[in-house]
Amino acid sequence: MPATLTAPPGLERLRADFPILAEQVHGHPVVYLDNAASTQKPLAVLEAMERFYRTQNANVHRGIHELSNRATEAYEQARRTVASFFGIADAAELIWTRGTTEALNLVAYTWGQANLREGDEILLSVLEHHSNLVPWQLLAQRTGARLRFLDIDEQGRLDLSRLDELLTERTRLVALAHVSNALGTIHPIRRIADAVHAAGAVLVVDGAQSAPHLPVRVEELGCDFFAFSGHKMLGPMGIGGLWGRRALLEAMPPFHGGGDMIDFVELERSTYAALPHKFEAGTPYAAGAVGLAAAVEYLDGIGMDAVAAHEHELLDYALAQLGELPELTVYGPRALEERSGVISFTLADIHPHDLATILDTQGVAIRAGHHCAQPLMRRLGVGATARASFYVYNTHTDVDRLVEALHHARRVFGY
Ligand code: C6P
Repeated sequence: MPATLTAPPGLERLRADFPILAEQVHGHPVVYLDNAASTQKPLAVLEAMERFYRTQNANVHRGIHELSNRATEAYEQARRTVASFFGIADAAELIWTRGTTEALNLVAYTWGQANLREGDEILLSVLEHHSNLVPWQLLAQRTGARLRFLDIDEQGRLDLSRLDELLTERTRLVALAHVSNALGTIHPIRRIADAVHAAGAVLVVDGAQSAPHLPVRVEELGCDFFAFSGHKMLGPMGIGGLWGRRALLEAMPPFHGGGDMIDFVELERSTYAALPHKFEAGTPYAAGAVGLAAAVEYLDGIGMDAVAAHEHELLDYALAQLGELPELTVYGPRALEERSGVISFTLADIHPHDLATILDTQGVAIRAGHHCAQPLMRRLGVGATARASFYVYNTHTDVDRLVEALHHARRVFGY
């Protein structure tokens, strides 16, 4: 188990669990501040996946032989571990997907297709990631449903003053990010859930940016579906999940058809397997599930409260340092408790892509662009922003290196 983050020796020991952090980039020790895009993997995850392939590998749920039994047990144990991390009492309510995108599409293609009719309404917000926008656009096009949008205020917070007005008797589904990937805003999902349910609608939460950074107990959050990605929370790419309430999942038609999701197949029709297998057609990414279970065990070893506190501390420090740069504009809420460890910014009229390229020459990895949130960029009146995002292994030195690299960029551009 990793040491606590609160004392510096703990953080140094923790960093030693991440081999990639010892890499040099353009002659500098790497400073990885692109965690909202994807996170690095600790040895515990790499070793769990290697152990799976070395000692347990076979197809799951199919064989009668020992290796298949081991693989199936590892795969289903991983489901129980990840379910418990999110406070999910019934692990069969946790469906493995490739990530958040596939989880949201699953809901749109199954629950959405079965429940939406022409004239029904889907409520989203203007700051959603494309993954929580395009699947609903496609659903609206297929069904004739109408999309409506919550706006944001000048600090990038959801404007909930119009929530009651936008929730009408026609609203069937509300889909919102728990935390904005572009601004870091944390949304008051619990409060929104009560209003959504009072209106008789279903609440889908895009948890891609909250699951890795905040303690999340899905049932306490009050949503009906919760989507997340393993690679953003120390796990491998290609595995993630969808939690849904059993009654909703049971009533939904399957998503993909194929092996493992059936009960009885005739030439013209089939019956389907029980949860969660009804939604898991084909050979799954079992090693990925095992890796993700190792990732959440690692996070549990730190404690999600400690993870969130560490990121807040870095955020506080970074915002103070960045505030010293005269031409720098930070987007998102001013109050620290309303944001997670994401800082979107622009520096004078330097294009964010140029900024990120110059920072890369200094070994500092950030993301620049529209962050798959083009409507939000338009709403903010910018084409793109630069974005630094933190995780458990980042340090004050990383923030100092970011600030030094930004000073370097200013000099390059003659400021
Ligand atoms: N955001 C970012 O740099 P996938 O690609 O399926 O793992 O996650 C999609 C997704 C959905 N919702 C939110 C809020 C997200 O942040 C993301 C992924 C990355 O911001 C890559 S675009």
